[in-house]
Amino acid sequence: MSIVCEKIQDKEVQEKANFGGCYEFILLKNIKWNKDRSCFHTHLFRDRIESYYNFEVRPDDVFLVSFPKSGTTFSQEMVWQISQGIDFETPKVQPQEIRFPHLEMNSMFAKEMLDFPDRYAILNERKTQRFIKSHLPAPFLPKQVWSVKPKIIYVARNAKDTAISYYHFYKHAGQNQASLREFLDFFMNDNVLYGPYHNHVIDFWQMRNEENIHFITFQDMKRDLPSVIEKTAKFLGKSLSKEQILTLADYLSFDTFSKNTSVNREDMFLQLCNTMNLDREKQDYNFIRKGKSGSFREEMPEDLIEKFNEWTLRETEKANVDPEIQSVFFGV
Ligand code: PPS
Repeated sequence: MSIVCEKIQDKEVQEKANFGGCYEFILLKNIKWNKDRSCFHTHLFRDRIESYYNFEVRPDDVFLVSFPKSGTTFSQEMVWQISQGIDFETPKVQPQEIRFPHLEMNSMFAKEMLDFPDRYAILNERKTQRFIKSHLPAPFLPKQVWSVKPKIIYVARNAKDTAISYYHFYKHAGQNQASLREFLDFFMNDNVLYGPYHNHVIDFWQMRNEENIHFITFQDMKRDLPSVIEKTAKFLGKSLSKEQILTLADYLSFDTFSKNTSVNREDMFLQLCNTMNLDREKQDYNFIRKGKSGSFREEMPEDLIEKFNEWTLRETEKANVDPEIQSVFFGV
């Protein structure tokens, strides 16, 4: 097995970085990858990473890969809709999590906190074309993606909006009590699920011109959604009329999307609240939360903005990546 798991020893991390009822964390390492890469995760990965890594990939699979909170759900629905030639009926009876399952979702939450059907098993047993979401960094994705070469759409979002969005998710879905400052510190120290953030993006950025890889950003989706829809349709080998593109852009617009029960994960939050004895109505949080680009400015203190920027510059310099990537990390 090329993936090894190391237990995180740092006491503060064990005490404070808890997520989804998990209090033990590991560092995954792919010792056969050509670069030094790791991935922070819950201990639940220890028993399952081998099955994720050996997951059988099919040529007609479509993968949507991202660092958490980068606009995954938004992009998944765009991809699924394009692939179906627009179908607003099926989502009414089948949630996105079933149409487009998250491969390793069952390793994010402790079962006592959130129990749901095994996404890996659903995908494995599916007889029709599969749409697969994953937050795994490139070195930890099912190894057959590199030989079978299914279509992969990678979505990235600027560092600061991603981190702020993750903070709210950690707090409300993960039931983590850290303050914003503490959380951002964990984020910059790569102690959040699927971290480190920069290498996650950099690895796909460097593969963005491969024939089976399509690299998009949340910022571009916010700026000009019809154009991203058109380019993604081309990549998927589908053709949509101008009218279909505009109808889809409207369906995906924040106001409509946040009310769409097929994607807004209300069921998950109700289950979480039941487990935690919390009143969902009193929780001031929606999964489709703010949906803006640049909204970090409303919440991130100036000194942390500066720290984040310096951190990004350091990480990109270390990775020796072309400067154009700064439009992804800093763009709004
Ligand atoms: S997850 O849990 O990792 O799958 O989350 P992910 O879907 O990647 O990211 C959630 C953020 O994406 C925003 N979002 C949208 N923004 C604009 N338009 C649409 N349609 C849309 N759908 C989701 C969502 O609000 C989260 O960002 P924040 O900044 O928290 O609002």
